Amino acid sequence: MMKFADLIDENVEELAAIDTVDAGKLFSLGKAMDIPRAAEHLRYYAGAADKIHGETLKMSKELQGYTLREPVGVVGHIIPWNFPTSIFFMKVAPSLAAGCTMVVKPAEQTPLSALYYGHLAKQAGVPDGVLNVITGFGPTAGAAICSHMDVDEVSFTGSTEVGRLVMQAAAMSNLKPVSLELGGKSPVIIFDDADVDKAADLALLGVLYNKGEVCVAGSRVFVQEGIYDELVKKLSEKAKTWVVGDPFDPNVRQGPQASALNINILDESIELHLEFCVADVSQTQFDKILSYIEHGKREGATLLTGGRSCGEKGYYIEPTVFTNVTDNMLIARDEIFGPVMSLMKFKTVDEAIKRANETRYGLAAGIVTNNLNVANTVSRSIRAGIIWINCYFAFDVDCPYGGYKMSGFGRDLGMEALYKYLHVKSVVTPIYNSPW
Ligand code: TXE
Repeated sequence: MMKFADLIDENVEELAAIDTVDAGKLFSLGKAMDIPRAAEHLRYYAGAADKIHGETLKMSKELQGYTLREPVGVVGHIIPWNFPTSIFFMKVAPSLAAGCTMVVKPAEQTPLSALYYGHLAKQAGVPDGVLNVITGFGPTAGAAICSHMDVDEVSFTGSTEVGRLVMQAAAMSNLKPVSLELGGKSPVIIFDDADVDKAADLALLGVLYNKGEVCVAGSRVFVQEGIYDELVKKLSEKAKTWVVGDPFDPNVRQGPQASALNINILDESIELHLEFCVADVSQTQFDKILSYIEHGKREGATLLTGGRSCGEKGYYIEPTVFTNVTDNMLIARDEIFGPVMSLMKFKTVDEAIKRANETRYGLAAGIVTNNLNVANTVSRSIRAGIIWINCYFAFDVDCPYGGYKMSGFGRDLGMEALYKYLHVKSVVTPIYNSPW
């Protein structure tokens, strides 16, 4: 695993470029974050691999026992297209350390880096048959993994709709355990005492990072009434400075909605290499996002900024902020998975908690305040897997995350992820005069 990590470090630029052409991700961010963190994940779990312990059990006076943690066996990993590298390693690194073998299916839209990682794993000395990367579509290749009698566990990241199918297939085959990391509609709650300038930056980052194609995107922003008007003004100014365009350009902050084929808008030469990609997710995502924007306008929300596609070709969408959004509007309820923020005003802490929790999802939440009591109360009251106080997207390999409610269950990252791939076996033996 250490050697695998070293090989990733040696190929950072190439790997970042692959994810950029495949998923439209910013090259600079891939180079600084996604790819180096993949190596970090491998090293973290490599360090844990020889510290997998059971417990000694006290039991009754005639018996003693201990537990062993054993690999669950063959794991199926199903990966989405929004973070082809990060999610690959969130799943592969802990399951390798646990001693599992695995079949990994990247998303059909973004399979290239996964294939490259398969190649690097072989070079690093991972034995044949341990880390198997197969490409294919969801209803065929993905479904086959979920219903296979010899797959012992499935770890899935993707849509809530497909999460249901994964669980169904597992139940109807060998009752394999599944972990599901699904959609979200995460709230960011900004209180009156916040620094308005910083809060506006944080809120924009929360919804525009990776063009909003993030399961934990902070797409519902609740602002306390005392600073609401000032914050609206800041958001409107700052959103206009958020540069949309070529994901290879270091000045650009937002690339095209997922996929490679978009990039030919900016560099015709790249098109030649990408003709083989079947990447209809871009059109689907693009249409889905624009149709939510239209719906928001029809329902009476006010378009503060953005709201349109940019450029004549490709799937670029302006950073979009809606004000005067009410909780029941579709744009405040559904996961849009694009650069679209819904801004809402609130009066009291209790009201913010209640409204933030009024969603079928529960993946993440952000709180912006310097008031410790408010931060503590709200973080314990929001039903979500990760709470960020005065920050957002602060991921770390040591920090588990996953869903409450219809955002799924099971945790990626941290030691929780390692335990997900380990069974607990109890071993019992008599001490003396045992009736057993
Ligand atoms: O996801 P799918 P899609 C959300 C987001 C997005 C929407 C649709 O809102 O707009 O889902 O995206 C595999 N059995 N998220 O349709 O289909 C598929 O091949 C087994 C949030 O692309 O869930 C791919 O590898 N597997 C999410 C993976 O599931 C199946 C990230 C994800 O694709 C399958 C992605 C089946 N029957 C989308 N059908 C997040 N949590 O970050 C598909 N797949």
